[in-house]
Amino acid sequence: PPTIRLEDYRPSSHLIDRVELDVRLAPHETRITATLALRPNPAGEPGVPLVLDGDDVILLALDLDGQALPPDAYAATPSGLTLHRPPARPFTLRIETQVDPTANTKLMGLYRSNGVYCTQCEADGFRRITYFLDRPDVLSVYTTRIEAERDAAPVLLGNGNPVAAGEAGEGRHYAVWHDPHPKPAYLFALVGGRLDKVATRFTTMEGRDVAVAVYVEPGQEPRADYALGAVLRSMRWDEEAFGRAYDLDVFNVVAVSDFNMGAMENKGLNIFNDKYVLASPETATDQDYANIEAIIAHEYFHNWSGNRVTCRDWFQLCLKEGLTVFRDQEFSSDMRSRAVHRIGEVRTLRARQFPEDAGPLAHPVRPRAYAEINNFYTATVYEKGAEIVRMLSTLVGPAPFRAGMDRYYAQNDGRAATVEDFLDAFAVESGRDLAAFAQWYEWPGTPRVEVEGRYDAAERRYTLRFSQDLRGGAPPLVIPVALGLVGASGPISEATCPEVRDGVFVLDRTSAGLTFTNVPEAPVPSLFRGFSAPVRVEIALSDAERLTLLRHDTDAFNRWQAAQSIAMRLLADRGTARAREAEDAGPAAQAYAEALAAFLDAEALADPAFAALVLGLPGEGDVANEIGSDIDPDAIHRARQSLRRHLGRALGERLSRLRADLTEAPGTPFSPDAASAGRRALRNAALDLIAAADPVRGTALARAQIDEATNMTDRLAALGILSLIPGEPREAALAAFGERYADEPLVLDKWFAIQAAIPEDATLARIARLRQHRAFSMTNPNRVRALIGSFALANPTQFNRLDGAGFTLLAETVEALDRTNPQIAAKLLTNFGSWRRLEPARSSKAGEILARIKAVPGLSRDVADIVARTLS
Ligand code: HT7
Ligand code: ZN
Repeated sequence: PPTIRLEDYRPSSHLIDRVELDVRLAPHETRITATLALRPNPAGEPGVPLVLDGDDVILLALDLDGQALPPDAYAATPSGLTLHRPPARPFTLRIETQVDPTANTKLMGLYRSNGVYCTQCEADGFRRITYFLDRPDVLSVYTTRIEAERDAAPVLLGNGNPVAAGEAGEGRHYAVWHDPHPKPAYLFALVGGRLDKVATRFTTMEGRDVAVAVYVEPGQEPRADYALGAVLRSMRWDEEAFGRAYDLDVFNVVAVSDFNMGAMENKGLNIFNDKYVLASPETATDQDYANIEAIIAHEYFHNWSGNRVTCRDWFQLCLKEGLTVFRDQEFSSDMRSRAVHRIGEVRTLRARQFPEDAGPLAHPVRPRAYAEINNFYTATVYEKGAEIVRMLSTLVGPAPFRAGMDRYYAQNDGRAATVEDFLDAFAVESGRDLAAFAQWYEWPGTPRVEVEGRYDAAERRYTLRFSQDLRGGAPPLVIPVALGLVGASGPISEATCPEVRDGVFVLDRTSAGLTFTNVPEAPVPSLFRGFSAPVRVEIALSDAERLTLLRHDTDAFNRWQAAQSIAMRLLADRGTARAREAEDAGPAAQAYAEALAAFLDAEALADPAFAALVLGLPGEGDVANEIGSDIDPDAIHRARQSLRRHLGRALGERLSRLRADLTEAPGTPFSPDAASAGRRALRNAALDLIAAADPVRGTALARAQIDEATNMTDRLAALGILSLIPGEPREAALAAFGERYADEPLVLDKWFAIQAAIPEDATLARIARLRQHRAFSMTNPNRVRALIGSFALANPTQFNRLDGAGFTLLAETVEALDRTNPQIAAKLLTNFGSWRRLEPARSSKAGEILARIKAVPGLSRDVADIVARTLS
């Protein structure tokens, strides 16, 4: 496929100031009349043909300023419309197209989800509705008339504010929506269907009265209340934290069941995957509630970071996505526990982004080239993009950061901006030169920072030597290191170092040394507090030193990190093919268990959410990432099982007591708040270790919890724990769960996912059976992600089977899916991203299978791009 390059960016030849759309919805023959007010772009190349993008559209009619065009004046294909000699003045183009929403299985453009008409236009779906300059730097004011059969689609929603509605004859009706804010086509949306809503009003800080609603399939309204509340919390927070008010009279959220990603920030009409809207205690876990709140916020925050200020081109995707992830993280931290939330963010970053950055799909946060933009909605653009914004805020400090954000919005409102525009606002407000910092956007890979500490007792001096590696010719990056010193009984606050300001040292050279004076005892350095930069840190600390941090650091993130690092060492040392199970973790594991025991005794009940994180071992994927090469997933699995068992035995009594202490009194009403969720998390983390040590007791406890649970978090956690214990109780529990939730597709997704993750040879056959389940469907992305995605992501021993059968399962799914939904097929295929790091037998199997995929004729651009890069 042709490569699109950042350096080739040129302004559009034409602009489109106004768009009037008349959309007549029908299941197979939807007709769209687009009236476009065009003009030559003063910044564009003059006198060139007008080339409008198209994708799978049929042209029915075309006129220019009311005159039909002669056939030799234009060329139309399903993928584009060219006017050979457009006027050198403003003109109006009227284009009539036809599309088939029912046949649209790609879920891009206009499609039907469970009978509901909806759209998805980012990144390039608008061209599947009408011919257009489908690029984010062409901003237009839209008026949309939507017409449909009243019975099939009593609700008709568009961008902006509703301005008219009425009968259209023959059982049809219409609604007209006007959006006064110029926007790129990727933010266009419409919805038509049978939907019910929960609604309320919100008064902005500017005094605007906004009608807020969440639309769902009829009968689901009670499950939409939490999402509606999250909208209100987001609106208020963006005013308080960033001074951003909502700017329309209406804000609508619509939940649909067939959706390629999580949600979409269309102006005034956010469309959501129903998984991120619908919640009730019976069907949603605490994690679901947290995700809903975060994603509702994320899409809402895009109203400013993405919509009011949009991106000049898709290379700047991180400008809206990284910034908006940072904003939603800050929101969630304010709504919940900041430390607990930060640990969750970093776990996700390390599990998803670090491996991406270490493999063949690595790319800069601002890529320089792409073949298929839909393949660049990645952990790197989103999560590392957010880390860059976080580092920027650490570097310049809170007040200049807020001022920089205000300046960015003021200077770019209604414009399509670049990363340079963003950084410029902070450079002006902070007085800093951010040119070197900007390199974070340009270089792929996770930097490694090596640190060595030396204490001079006689001089009461402590020195730290930092060095960063330079990969592939990269210049030194600007790395904010939040740090402090910790002694045997607490933080050493009297120590000083001139290069450390407000607890932050900025490493901006290849290597640098710091000297702390007035250090009364040998300290343990607490480095990268709060994970102040997305780097790998290498420092030789003993377990005893790490335990000092766990006990005494003031930084909760580093306390957790200290425990994780000890566990990681235990797992990585034993998770190789050479290490045998007999080589039990031994005294080191025993010391770790004792430290955990002391920690739990002192703190578990004071902060159960944090305690649950400290108790949780690194996942098998984390251990594989740590080992880095010659990975043997079976050895890692054995090592982790063995440590779980060891901790379960060592902490057994205590864990049982904890469970009892954390049990809620009967009749306590369910609350999804962070404190309640934290108690459930710790109780379930305790059960996990108890079951690892004593499967018989674990089975009994898990069965009882499944039966007695009053919420999905506890029921599902117990089912997950039981799923790891082979036998009749597990099968009975799985069957009962499947029956109980037979009519709840989102709950069945959890059930698919648990079963796909069972680390046993028989799982492949189980998946084959589940594919035949009446609730499974290859056309619904949630179902595919639940069963096949979870298999690839959460079942390392089976996905990476020596016989290659796991790889084959994924490859066959990708191949089949590519014919209907290439975007989802390509995403699934990214699960091969770490294939070269597997031990040779598995790695060569994966290579063979990838080569087979590459040879399949007629691959989509999406899959062809991923397979080519994965093999490169
Ligand atoms: N901006 C959106 C990204 C997106 C998307 C969403 C749904 C379906 C296909 C999509 N392609 C790109 C979602 C977001 O990050 O907010
Ligand atoms: Zn986003």
